[in-house]
Amino acid sequence: MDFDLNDELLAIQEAARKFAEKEVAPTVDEDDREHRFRKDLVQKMGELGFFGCIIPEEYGGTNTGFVSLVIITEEIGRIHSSLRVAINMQIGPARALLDFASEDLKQRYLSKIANAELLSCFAITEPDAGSDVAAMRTRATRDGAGYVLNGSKTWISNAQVADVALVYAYTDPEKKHRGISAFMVDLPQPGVTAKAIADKLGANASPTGELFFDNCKVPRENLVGNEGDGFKICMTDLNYTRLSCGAGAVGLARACREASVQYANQRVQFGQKIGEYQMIQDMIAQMLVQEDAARLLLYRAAALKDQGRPNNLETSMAKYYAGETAAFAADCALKIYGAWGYSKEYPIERYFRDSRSYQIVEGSANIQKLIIAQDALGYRKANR
Ligand code: GRA
Repeated sequence: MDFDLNDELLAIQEAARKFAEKEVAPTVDEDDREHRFRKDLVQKMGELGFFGCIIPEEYGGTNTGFVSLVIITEEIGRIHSSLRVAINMQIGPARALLDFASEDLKQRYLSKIANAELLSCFAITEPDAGSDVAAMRTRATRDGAGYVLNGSKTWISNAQVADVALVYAYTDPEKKHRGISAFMVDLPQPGVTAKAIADKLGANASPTGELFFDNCKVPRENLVGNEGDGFKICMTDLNYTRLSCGAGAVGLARACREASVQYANQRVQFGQKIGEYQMIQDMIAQMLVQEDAARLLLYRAAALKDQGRPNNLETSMAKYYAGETAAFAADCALKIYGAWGYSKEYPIERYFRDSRSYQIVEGSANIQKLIIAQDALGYRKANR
């Protein structure tokens, strides 16, 4: 099933698989049921270098590359989809710092985020600005030696547990998207309130919340890049987190396929294993092909990133297809398991609930299709 992975990547895959199976799997059902965020597991992932794989060694990373990021995230997503969100919460801010921040900001935050000494998050989305990032209203106004933030963010993963947030806000609304800036904001601090989003369909063990900024002071040095760089930073960063998100989706699709194969070989109806029925075989075949195709799309996008070649189009294709693949696989698994899949005795209902997030987060399926189709039609270049 693997595609020409070298010894280093195979060793990373083995380490991630072992971690997921030994340390995450034993409590996954309980963690999900109790909506329990496992900070200890996130910290262990940090120690194992899972977040540092796309960060150079001088900033505390391992620099094993984007293909390794895909491999690690797939293994985590296969065992607990909620936990793969933690990968994006660390790599997103870490890469934004690496690509755009001053040396001072890098020194202060980068290695601590890469090894999860600090839990981080990024805050783009607002009540009226989801797909339309430039519609955000949060403002950062200059004030003496720094800025004052006012506004609110919603659907922010890690909002209530993060030690630091990468926050996007308008410094100059007149300039439209070119007036957005990015800031590193320490949490908690006066002027910021974090509130959990009470309940959601899935990803139960991944905290999601709102952030309210009420005259929150941010020092000038915490501006990432220059004023007005925010939209570019945001889009560049989403191009990393979309890859890892897609890898989590493939991990979940694989879990669905593995569970389905096992059950189809064990469940007997009308005197034979249900796997012997062609209608079940139809689903197994499609699950397998889609999973492989999605993984290959992810590997291609990751390899392009490792080579420093343009890859926005390829990343959107991979993220879109991986999200559809997870949803399809969970759908099939539920059909194959029937009533048992609908019960809480098997993980299928969790897979089903978690699978839906992949068509929504990190740029919805429709946003990815818009990027892909507008490139094909010549309306807007995806790779620039
Ligand atoms: O002309 P210019 O110099 O001003 O630049 C334009 C363009 O070149 C400008 O932005 C630049 N740009 C980029 N730069 C670098 C655009 N895309 C990129 C890029 N990939 N890299 C404006 O561009 P535009 O295309 O005219 O902007 P637009 O039409 O306003 O928006 C584009 C688009 C719809 C694609 C964008 O808004 C978008 O991606 N929306 C989706 C938002 C999203 O993905 N949100 C994710 C929220 S975070 C999340 O889900 C976390 C979940 C956690 C988890 O589970 O992992």
